[in-house]
Parts: sequence; C-alpha cells; structure tokens
Amino acid sequence: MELLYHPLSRYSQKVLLAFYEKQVNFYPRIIELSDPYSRNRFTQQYPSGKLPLLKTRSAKLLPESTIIIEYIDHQFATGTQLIPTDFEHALQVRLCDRIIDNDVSNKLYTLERMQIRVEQAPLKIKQLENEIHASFQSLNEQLSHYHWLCGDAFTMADCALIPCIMGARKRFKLYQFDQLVRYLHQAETRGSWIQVQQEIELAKTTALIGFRPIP
Ligand SMILES: N[C@@H](CCC(=O)N[C@@H](CS)C(=O)NCC(=O)O)C(=O)O
Repeated sequence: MELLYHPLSRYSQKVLLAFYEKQVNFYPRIIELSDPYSRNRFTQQYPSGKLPLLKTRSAKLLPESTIIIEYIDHQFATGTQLIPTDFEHALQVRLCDRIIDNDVSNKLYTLERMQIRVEQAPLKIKQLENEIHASFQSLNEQLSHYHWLCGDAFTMADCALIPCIMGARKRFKLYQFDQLVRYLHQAETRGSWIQVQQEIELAKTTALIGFRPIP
C-alpha cells in the first residue's frame, strides 16, 4: 500500500495515527501541494487534489481519511481496533469522527486559510472561533466520562481529535478545559502520536530551511 500525504496536513495526521496504531506497513509518499509540479502530477492522478489518499495493494485509490481508516481497520487485525465491533459503540465512534471533522477540523482549516489570505472578515473569524470553542466545551464534557473520547479504548474518534487539539492548543487557550488538557497530555505520550509529531517537526524544519525534494 502507498499513502500519499503531507505531515503538516491535519487529515493526513489523522490517517498516520491510524496506521501507527494498527502497526500496518505502507510506502510513505509525501506530496508537496505547494509545489506546482507536484500538485499538477497529483491532480492528474486524483483530480480533487486532496490529501490523504491511499493506493491499496490492488492499486485502487481510496480518498477521505475516515474511509481510509475504516478500510485498514477492516483489512488488518493487527494493533489497535479503531472501530469497535459492538454496533452501538461503533456508531458513537463514527458520529464523533463526523462531528470532529465537520465542526472542528474543517472550521480550523477555514480559519487558517482566512489568515493566510489576510481576509478582512473579523465577524466571520469571530463566529468560527466561537463555534470551535463551543465544540471544545462539549468535547471537554464528554471526556469527563471517558478515558479516551469514546470509552476506555483508543478509537478512530481519537485519530480525528488529537491532530485538532494539538494544532489549536495555543489559539484556543485549551488550558481552560481541564479534561482536554488531561487528554492532550495523555495523547502526547502515546507512541503513535510521538511518531506523527516527529514527522511534523521534520516537515517544519525542511520547510524552514527551504528544502524542496525533487519530485
Ligand atoms: N474530507 C477529507 C478532507 C481532506 C482535506 O481537506 N485535505 C486538505 C489538507 S488537510 C487538502 O488536501 N487540501 C488541499 C486543497 O484543498 O487544495 C478527508 O477527510 O480526507
């Protein structure tokens, strides 16, 4: 299998977490979307141009972080079971995954894009910040009942949440949320996140020194 991704993309981090939790081998293929040549080559392969993308052993292309995680969890019995076998529990995990993607990750993405373009839309920015803040409040409440987001075991919902809170911790003053802080420290010592974090640091350093791999 080949995973096309970028370490600084939140949805890629979500899928990387899942791969490391499952201890599944894959060929890592970093795609530099900021490089026109790489972007062009990638969009020829996958026109929507979004990362991550999985090329399965049978050369089938699987987009969408959630679908990739569902696929590897189904295909491989190794490591952490990311979708519970119990139907009700699985439904709860899928629901949390959707809520995090729609209400936190996508909104964080919009905020970041607005900042890059320095859009003069302070009201829209404030509205997005309030909505994300409200989501953090309800996640904080949920975490007061559970060790991980959906119970005692680590699941796909945690793969979705961890990259979001790691990226938003400063802007949203997460220290206000006692359970999110506890969860964040717990996540920081998880082997899978340590591996993802190392890739993030490496990608940040290479970006900083202006290193561009030959595509
Ligand atoms: N729903 C998709 C979202 C993927 C997505 O938005 N990826 C971003 C990076 S985090 C991307 O590739 N953006 C490039 C672009 O929109 O041109 C998923 O879950 O994989």
